[in-house]
Amino acid sequence: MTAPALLPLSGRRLPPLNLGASAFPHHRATLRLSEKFILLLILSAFITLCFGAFFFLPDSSKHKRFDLGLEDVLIPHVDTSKGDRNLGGFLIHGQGHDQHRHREEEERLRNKIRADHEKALEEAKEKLKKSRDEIQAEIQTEKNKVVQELKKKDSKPLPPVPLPNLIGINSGEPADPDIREKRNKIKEMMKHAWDNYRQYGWGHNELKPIARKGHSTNIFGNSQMGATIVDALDTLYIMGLHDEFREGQEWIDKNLDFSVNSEVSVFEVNIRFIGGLLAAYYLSGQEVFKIKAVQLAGKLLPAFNTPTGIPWAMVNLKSGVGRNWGWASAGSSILAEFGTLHMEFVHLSYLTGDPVYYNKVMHIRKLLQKMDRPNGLYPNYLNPRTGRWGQHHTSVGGLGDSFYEYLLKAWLMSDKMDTEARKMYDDAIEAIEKHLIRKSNGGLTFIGEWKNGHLERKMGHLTCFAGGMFALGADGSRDDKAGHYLQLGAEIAHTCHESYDRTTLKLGPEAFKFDGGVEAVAVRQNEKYYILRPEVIETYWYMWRFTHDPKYRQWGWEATQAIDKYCRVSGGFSGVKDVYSSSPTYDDVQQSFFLAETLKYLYLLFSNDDLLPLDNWVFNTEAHPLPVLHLANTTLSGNPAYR
Ligand code: DMJ
Repeated sequence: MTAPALLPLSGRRLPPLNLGASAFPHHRATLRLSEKFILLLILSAFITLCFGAFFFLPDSSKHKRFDLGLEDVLIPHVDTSKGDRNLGGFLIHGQGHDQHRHREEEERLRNKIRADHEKALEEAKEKLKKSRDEIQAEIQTEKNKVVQELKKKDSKPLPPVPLPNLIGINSGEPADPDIREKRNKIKEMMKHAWDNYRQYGWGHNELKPIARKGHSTNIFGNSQMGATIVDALDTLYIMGLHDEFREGQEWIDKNLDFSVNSEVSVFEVNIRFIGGLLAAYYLSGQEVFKIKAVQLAGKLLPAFNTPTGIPWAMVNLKSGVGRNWGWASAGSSILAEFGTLHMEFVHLSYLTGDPVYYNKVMHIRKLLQKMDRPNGLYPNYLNPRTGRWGQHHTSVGGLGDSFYEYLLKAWLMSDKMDTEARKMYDDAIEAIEKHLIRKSNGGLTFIGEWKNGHLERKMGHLTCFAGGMFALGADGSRDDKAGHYLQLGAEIAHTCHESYDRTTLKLGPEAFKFDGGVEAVAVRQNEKYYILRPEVIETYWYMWRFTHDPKYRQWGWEATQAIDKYCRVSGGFSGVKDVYSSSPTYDDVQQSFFLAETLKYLYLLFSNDDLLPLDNWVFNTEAHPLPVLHLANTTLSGNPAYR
């Protein structure tokens, strides 16, 4: 190892050799001998050189990573700038120093590994001394820490946007003591529904008021998303139930989590959760609701990944996989579902500055505009793979209803700038009037259903919302037919009131016929139930706002009393299975829309009009109020933020 040190390897040249015979012509033999000697000398020098090089090359094993499971440690690289790898330098000095350093480094590492192992061993021994519960509690604390960190990351404030005019968030307290008393009764009913849900169903989607436990249906998926809390928030706020509102807010802040492996209805989650959260945000100004609404909307977006952009009915919140209801005609999506996203999605784009939501719903609209419509009617079923209609069924009730509602409300919500939506609404309503609206022999105006080329003379409780819609759309109607549409709204309200009045319980059935001598009465047993639905009361409220005819308050009060008498149980409110029976049985479900809609519309019916005026607020189909967006001359599509 020392030999090369004696032989300088650079800076010294051997004398030039002329090995040819002509160089030493007289001493050929001697020369041959000396030649051999010189050759030997060169060879030995070369071997010595190679030996030296071999020993002094840096040890490549020292460049390997030491994967110790603690931290990756890299032996420092040889610094070539200092000439260590340069065989032209005097390596004996540099290499010796380097090796010394490496030895020290290895020693240090070995000590560290030993110390770490000993520490880990000690910790393990300590752990083993602890009880299972203590260990589990420690694990939980660690988990919570991680969740909190993730939450912090997720809850970044969204970019501020100018808030729309939020007019009319006031008590709406009526001066008339009788009306005040009625309103207080409705507030008390809300408290009864909420308190029982709070006690027996907290965090579950809905309440079983008789079994006194949580309840859910497939529309909410298989996880506890507190649907009743989210749906009820704005009603609590409007009624001044602020402690209850705060409880709900706290639950949402801490528990409402959308990263769950759960398949939910896109439509229901949109109208109840996104609508509910947005309304709660606008009313209270609490950022948490806006943030949650945006998080949830992001989870719904994969539902739009279909060949046509018409969303699936259901989506798995975790995987983003979508599909349609098994019962829907030919794998179709449902008109009332994919056509009831517009209001919430426009608000999401408005609040986030992200056009993605707006683009999704405008794409649906454009696609629908291009399609042929049988008799000018929109069928209830549309296949999201082919872009073709399924069965030619048309309804202003279930499967179709809120699509028409959202055309009108898109126009209202845009401060009447979205004239395209208004035109689509006017065209659709004209076709509906022509083909679906009839008068019964007894003079009741009803809206039937179009099924395979003929009119079914049956009207659903759901269809009763249309009375309010006609009244709301009267102003601004084509050919100045405002009076006509207000009248149509009044006639539908009257028919629906009749459907209540002709029952034993004074509560309306799910569907009623106008056929074979029967008028506004349910015939089939499975259409006689009342599940706390709001549509009839919703129409009373709109009619009240537009006419101030006291009969609407009277009808609303009749319904309030009937609900309190027949649906109230000690554990909340329940639907009833037969409104024609004097001893009804309960379905044991307190629907979330009872708190979101039925009680809210009743409360508003007995409040002053300056509480949430209709010039400034548009109620989504789940009765969640969203403010009109006064975008002046810039429609969303014209706004640079939305291009
Ligand atoms: C509500 O969830 C909504 O109003 C929806 O549009 C249809 N009907 C239910 C309540 O009946």
